[in-house]
Amino acid sequence: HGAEWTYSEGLLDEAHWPKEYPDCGGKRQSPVDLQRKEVWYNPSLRALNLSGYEVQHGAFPMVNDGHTVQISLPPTMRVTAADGTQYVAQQMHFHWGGASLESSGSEHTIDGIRYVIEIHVVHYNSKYKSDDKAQKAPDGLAVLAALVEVKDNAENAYYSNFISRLKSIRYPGQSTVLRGLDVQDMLPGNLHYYYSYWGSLTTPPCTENVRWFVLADTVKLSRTQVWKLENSLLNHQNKSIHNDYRGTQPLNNRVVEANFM
Ligand code: SG7
Ligand code: ZN
Repeated sequence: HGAEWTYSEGLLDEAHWPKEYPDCGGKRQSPVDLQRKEVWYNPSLRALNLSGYEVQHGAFPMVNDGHTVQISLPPTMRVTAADGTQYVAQQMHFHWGGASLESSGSEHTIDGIRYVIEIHVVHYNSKYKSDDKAQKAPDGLAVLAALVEVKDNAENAYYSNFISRLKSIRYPGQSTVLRGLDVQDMLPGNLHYYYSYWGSLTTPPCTENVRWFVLADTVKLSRTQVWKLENSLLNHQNKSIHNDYRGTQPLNNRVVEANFM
């Protein structure tokens, strides 16, 4: 590829992704606006089963990849969907705003409302031997997503260590290591209720092989914590990584299910 893709600058901004990455022009793209009155309520949809998400000792690499901050996760972290399909965790990363004061940066919106940050925990289907094979398979990936809200003056202690390390990976390509990680506590308290639909990666190559689970409950961070996440990292153009989210895509004839109403 001639140029690196971007969200809003240069020749390969969001609107031009399909030229280099044809899947980005597909009919089952993500993110989407989750419209509560259009969602199919499915009371028989059981809760997700998370295992190995609680506190883990060891070393977890964390990198500024020029688009976001990404933490590598151990394969002992797994999610089992209501239909029994098991997914193995790969990495988690974030999408945020910050381009102007009060600009939110979630990818999924709910009834048109954009949340301040969106957390993605990327998994691959355990029936594939490697995440490489899963990346190309039609049922290869699952992303567990959570939305963040600001709670003024209430520091979320489960994010303190992660946020304090961001200043050591200011430049793209820089990495550090987190000692110990507790993803369960970085997620919302209520893991029972969620939206689910079939979509895509929200960045190039936009592969349409992602089963999305967007949690209904939110994570709360203080305004200072949000500010630090929004202002610590630089991209390949040496500018702050701001508004690293893709606009919502048409649902076309897809169905969004939820196990709550
Ligand atoms: C972020 O989002 C990165 C990507 C990720 C992409 O830019 O975390 O990670 C890597 C390894 O490039 O792409 C294949 C993949 O995980 C899209 O992920 S997302 O759909 O959850 N936003
Ligand atoms: Zn993402």
